[in-house]
Amino acid sequence: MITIRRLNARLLRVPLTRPWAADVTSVGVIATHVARSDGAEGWGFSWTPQIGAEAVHALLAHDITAAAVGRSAVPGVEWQALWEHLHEAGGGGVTTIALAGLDLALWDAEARSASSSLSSLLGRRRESMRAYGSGVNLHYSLDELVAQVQRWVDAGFRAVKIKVGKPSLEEDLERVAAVREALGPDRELMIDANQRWDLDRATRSIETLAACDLAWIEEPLRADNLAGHTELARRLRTSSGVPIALGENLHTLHRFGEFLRAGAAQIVQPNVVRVGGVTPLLRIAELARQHGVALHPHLLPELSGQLALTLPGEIAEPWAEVVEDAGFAELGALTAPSPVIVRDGRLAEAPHLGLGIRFA
Ligand code: SMN
Ligand code: MG
Repeated sequence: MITIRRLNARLLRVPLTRPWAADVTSVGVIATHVARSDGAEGWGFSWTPQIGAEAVHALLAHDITAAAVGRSAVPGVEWQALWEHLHEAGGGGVTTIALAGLDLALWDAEARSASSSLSSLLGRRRESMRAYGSGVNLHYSLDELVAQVQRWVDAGFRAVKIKVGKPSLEEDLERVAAVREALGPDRELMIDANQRWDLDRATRSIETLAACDLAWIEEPLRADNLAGHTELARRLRTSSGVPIALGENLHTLHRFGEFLRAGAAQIVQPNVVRVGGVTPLLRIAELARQHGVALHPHLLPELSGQLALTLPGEIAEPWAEVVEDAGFAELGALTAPSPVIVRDGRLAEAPHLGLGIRFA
C-alpha cells in the first residue's frame, strides 16, 4: 500500500492588488506538500480570504498530519475517516478547508505520478468552458462599477456578476440597471447579495431587480437559512422566476443534500477548498446531477476550472468564475504560470502536471 510519509503546511498571505473591501487586502493561503512512501510528491493548498487561516494551518500541522501519516495516499480513500476524526471541531468550515490541503496534495501526487494533469486523470469532457467576469465591487462607485463591467465586455466575457445589497433598493436598482445598460441585452448578468438580506427584503429586491434580466441571484439570505431559502425559492417560482444560486458557504455533501432536497437552490456553487477538496467536490457534483441542478464552481478558477472541464454538464455547461485581478498567478503567488488560460470569455488549460499550482 502506498502511504502518506510526510505532510507539511506553511501559512502565506497573498496581497490583493484590487482589495475586496477596505479590510480585505490579502487572502490567506496554506500551502501543503505531501511525500508518499513510493517517493512521489504532491503540492496542494487550503485557502480562506479573511477568517481562520491560522486555525486551518494549525489543524493541518497538528491534527491532520498526526492522523494522516501512515494512512493510504490514494486520493479519497481516507477522506471520510479523516473528516470523522476532525468532527468535534465541526463538520464543516475550518475543518473541511483544512482537509482540502491534504486532499489536493494527494490528487496532485496521484496525477504527477501518472505523468498526467488532474483533468486527464479524472477524464476531461471538454477542452474549454465559458467563464464570467466577477467583481467584489459593492464598495465601488457607480462609475467604477460600470468601468469594470466595460473592461469585462472589452475582454470578451459574455456574462458578469456584480454585488448587490446597498442600504437602499433604489441604489441597487440604479447600479444593476447601469450594468445591464453597459452589457446590452445579449450578455448574461448575475447578482450576488452575499447573505445581506432577510426574506422579505430579498423578495422585494429580487422582484424589482428582475427587470434587469438576471441569470441568477446568489446568496440572497444568510447561508445557514435553509427554511428561508426554501420559502424564497417558492415565492420566486411563481413570480420573477429568477433562480437562486448558493453553495460557497455550504461545507458538506450533507448540507448540499438538504438544500437540494428542499428545492432551496436551483444552482449550486461549491468551493473546492471549502468543501474539503476534489474528493467531496466530485460527490457534490454527482448529487447535483441527480437533482437536475446546475453546478457552477465558486472562485479558484485555476483549480475549479480544471475540475469543471471534467464534470458532466448535462444540465448546463459550467461557468468558471474569474474575479478581476485575483488569479494566484496574476498576484505573483505561484512558482510557474497559471495552469489555466482565460481568453475571450473562455477558460482552457495550459499544459501542466497534476494541479499545476505551487505557491512560491
Ligand atoms: C466572493 C466570495 C469570497 C471571496 C470573493 C468573492 C463572492 C463570489 O461571493 O461569489 O465571488
Ligand atoms: Mg458569491
